[in-house]
Amino acid sequence: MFENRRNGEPLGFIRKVMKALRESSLEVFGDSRIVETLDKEWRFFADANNNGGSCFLPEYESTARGWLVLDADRWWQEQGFNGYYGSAWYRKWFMPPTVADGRRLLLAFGAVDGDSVVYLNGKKIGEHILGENGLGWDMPFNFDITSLMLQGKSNLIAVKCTDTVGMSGMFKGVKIIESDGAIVAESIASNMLVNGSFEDVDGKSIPKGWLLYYPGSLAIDDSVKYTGAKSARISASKVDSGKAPCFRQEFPCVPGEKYTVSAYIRTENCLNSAPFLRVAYKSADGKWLSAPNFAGLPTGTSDWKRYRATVTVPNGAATLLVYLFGDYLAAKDATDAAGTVWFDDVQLEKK
Ligand SMILES: [Ca+2]
Repeated sequence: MFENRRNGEPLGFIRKVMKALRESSLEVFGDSRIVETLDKEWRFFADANNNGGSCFLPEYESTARGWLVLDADRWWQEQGFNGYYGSAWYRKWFMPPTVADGRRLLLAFGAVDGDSVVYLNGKKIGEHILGENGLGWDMPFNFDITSLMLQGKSNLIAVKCTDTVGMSGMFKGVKIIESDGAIVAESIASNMLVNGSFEDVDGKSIPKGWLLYYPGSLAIDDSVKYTGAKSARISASKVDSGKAPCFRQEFPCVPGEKYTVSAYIRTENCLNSAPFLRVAYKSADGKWLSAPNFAGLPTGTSDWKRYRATVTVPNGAATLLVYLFGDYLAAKDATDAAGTVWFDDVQLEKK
């Protein structure tokens, strides 16, 4: 068995288990990306007596008394409204992004904890009502606003949220997503990964939120990217014997949960290897559990494309790990892999 425990990970074991398992297929998914982030600085009004009235209309003056500034990525209880239940209003202006022919723009909510009604420029465009026992409180949803936006001027989003128990309000951010027309089943807005786009980097080129293994083979690339200005780059060469450079993030998980993982991937001269997008699992006592390999990842030289798979957490798992490997796990042996792979807009979402 090939041993590599420098970071406490028995890679030989994973490799053996993975070879033995049937591969799980990875689909190439339609192209969608965040074009605007509206997580911060909404005007907020706790409407205890239902006096909000016409505040969804653009002409309403939301700097009036009682309106404060709150964020849409934290519950209102965490922003000075602990103990408040009932209805509340959020308002935010934005300039419409330009949209190419045939593309769609989606107004995407990471999640709203409470029944919500959504207005654009004073017109109701939809609602998201929770089911029994609050079902849906943590689910993403979105609306196609392509033909509803006013071009060349500021547009107003207003959301009325009503909640009676627990935590309340918008708490996973709001994004505008450009898509190829398909309504995305999963929403970029509710990405669990920190810094999946690799834009947030410290002075030593360490991307915020990611754990690095064999940093010498890993880099943040300032010139190659799918969106923004940066991507994560991993290089492997045939002389890197016994090294599996990787970026990773980990999360607590519960058996039976389903997750979708996806990433934009680009490759150059990848030989005898597959640049790896992987999900792995550990038990509560730190043992590795088997996880299927993703089939369908690119080799050789290929341009940016989004790859996506849905996984189910196996019995006994307590930690889920998302890995970006400059992989040699799929290579014939540890010294066989070579090439460069870039990752951008990596996403993990609970289904
Ligand atoms: Ca990026």
